[in-house]
Amino acid sequence: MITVLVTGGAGFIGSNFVRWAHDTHQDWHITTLDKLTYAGRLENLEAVMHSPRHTFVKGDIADAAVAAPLVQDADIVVHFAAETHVDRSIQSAADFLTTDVIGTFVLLEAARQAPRLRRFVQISTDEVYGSVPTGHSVETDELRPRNPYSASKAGADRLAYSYWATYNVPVVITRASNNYGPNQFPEKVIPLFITNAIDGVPLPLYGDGLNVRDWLHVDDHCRGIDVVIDHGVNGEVYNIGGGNEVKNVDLTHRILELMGRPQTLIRPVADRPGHDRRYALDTRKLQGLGWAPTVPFDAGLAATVRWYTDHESWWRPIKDQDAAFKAYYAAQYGNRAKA
Ligand code: NAD
Ligand code: TDX
Repeated sequence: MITVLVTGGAGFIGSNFVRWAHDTHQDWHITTLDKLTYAGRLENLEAVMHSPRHTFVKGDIADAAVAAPLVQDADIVVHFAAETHVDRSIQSAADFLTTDVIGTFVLLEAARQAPRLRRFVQISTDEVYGSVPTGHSVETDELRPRNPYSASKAGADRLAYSYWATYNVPVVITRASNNYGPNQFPEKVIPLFITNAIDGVPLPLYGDGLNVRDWLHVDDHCRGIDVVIDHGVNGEVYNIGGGNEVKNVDLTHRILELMGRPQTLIRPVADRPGHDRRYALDTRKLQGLGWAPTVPFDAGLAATVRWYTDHESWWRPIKDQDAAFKAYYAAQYGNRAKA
């Protein structure tokens, strides 16, 4: 058996990856290490919870007593665990530094003493390039992160690289664009807007709505990570982008159209401070390893709308009953509406 440690596997992308990898790789034993923050949901792992090829460990990646033995027992580490929401990093950045930077440092230190480790996949993000008004980011571009989340992720990205260059830890780094699909926490724009539309609640569109994101279906992301595990070169960075550049306002129109809800639900609100205008990735390097995105955006978005419509029991308790989420929502959106 190949022993695979997945950090942050109870979150959105991590749980999609764990479920996908569990079904795809019969010779993998997967251990999920997750602190179960507000974003980590055990129900995301229901499908694998009773499998003999999956073990769940509740713990903090920044706690070496828990994390180091798991890293040292692994053949492959896929490191997703992070604080991930830009707006929360603007409200308060401390957890982003503790988890995204120090947590990554703890895992990398452990990786120096991991006898069988052959891959340490650092899951970075397209946000580390900063705003890209024209063209597409290539892996060698300068990093210009502009918010506390992306700055923390850029720190972790380069720290991971340094452990390859300095200590020969077998690090590969992936930088994906905006993911969408099932099990995404309803603070992120697509699930927030779908669930607000279901409830007939306004969709808070930041600024002029002309910011552009490149949407990647989470299944295509999982396959991209898998290709990097198999064929990537240590010390290298791989962009993973969907090639679906969409303005936020157009995305919002499409969601409402798909749902048969009125466009009048759109509520322009005050912009996010330091709001990156556009991300766009050049993915030719990963395509050279045999990967290509397969999920057309319209079909993927329609399937995502259906998933949230069919899985109200997954998100309804978060939005309606979770006091912490309600407090976050009030702080984020309460005073935002423009006159
Ligand atoms: P998420 O917020 O849905 O999940 C994060 C998971 O990490 C949760 O299960 C949480 O409990 C866990 N976690 C947080 N702090 C932890 C800690 N200290 N110790 C152990 N577990 C901890 O995030 P996501 O959207 O699935 O993102 C996963 C990774 O992918 C992150 O590294 C993120 O930066 C990166 N990424 C995300 C996107 C995107 O569009 N969502 C795009 C590119 C890269
Ligand atoms: O209420 C909103 N209104 C709005 O207009 C929210 C939550 C977002 N937006 C806009 C801001 C962005 O331009 O939608 C776009 C997407 O926002 P988010 O879903 O918050 O994602 P983003 O900030 O682009 O970051 C995401 O992609 C890169 C993930 O959250 C990161 O973890 C990942 O690294």
